[in-house]
Amino acid sequence: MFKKFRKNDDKQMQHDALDLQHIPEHIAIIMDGNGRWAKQRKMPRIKGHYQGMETIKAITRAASDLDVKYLTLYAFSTENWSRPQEEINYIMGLPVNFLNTFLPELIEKNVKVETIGFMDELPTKTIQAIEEAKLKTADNTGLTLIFAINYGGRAEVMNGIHQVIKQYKNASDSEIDQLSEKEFSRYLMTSEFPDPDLLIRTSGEQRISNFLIWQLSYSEFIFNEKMWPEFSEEDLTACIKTYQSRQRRFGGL
Ligand code: V0D
Repeated sequence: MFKKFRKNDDKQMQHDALDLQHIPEHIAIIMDGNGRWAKQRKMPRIKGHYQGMETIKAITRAASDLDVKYLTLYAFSTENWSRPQEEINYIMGLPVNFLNTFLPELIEKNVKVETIGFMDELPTKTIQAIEEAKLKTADNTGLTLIFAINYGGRAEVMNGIHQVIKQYKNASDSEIDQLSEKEFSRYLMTSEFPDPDLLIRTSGEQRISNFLIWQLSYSEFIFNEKMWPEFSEEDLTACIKTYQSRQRRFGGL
């Protein structure tokens, strides 16, 4: 009889009402299944990426409407450079396309655009478009929309270690021993954001694939079968309901 609940959980077949008072503050998403979605439709992979970009708009609207405070999206990993060059070129044009079509709505909705990842390795035009969006939304106080681009969790932690070593080169043993988890987290790219409450990965894969390896230590993980281009506002609310039912069971212990 436990099994039945677990199964329903995984499919997000949650019949409880959404509790608007306990929306997760920070939702992180691995947007997987764009290439598979295109392949199933005998379309080029870039069509899947385009449709994935459109899904971001719908999910950003939904998250903003639900008063989610932080939404972090894994858009491009440090490992994705191994893809064919023309696919990479197309992907690097997506931020420009996205912001040309959606920045006015982000501004209207009081959304703040942020990024994590090694941005300096991106094409100049991509960097410029994103920097402009960050600048124009810097004072917004609603949803913070964080794109992880050229991001890898281990690379982020290694970079943090390198910064700490430089900072502590003349430190005493006792100063080094006092470096806490909280202090170390200030050297990560997420230093301004709380840890995610909920991680969603679409398309059925059940791995974290080098995403936010430090920050996801206490997060709830939900693996959804839908491919990212078909993930909807209803799927997001179903995931949040599942999250809330887990929190209730945990709280009831
Ligand atoms: C491709 C599916 C929007 C996953 C979504 C450069 C992979 C579509 C952006 C975007 C990507 C980034 C920054 C920004 C505004 C929009 C994006 C990338 C890939 C990697 F300020 N979609 N999108 N960035 N894809």
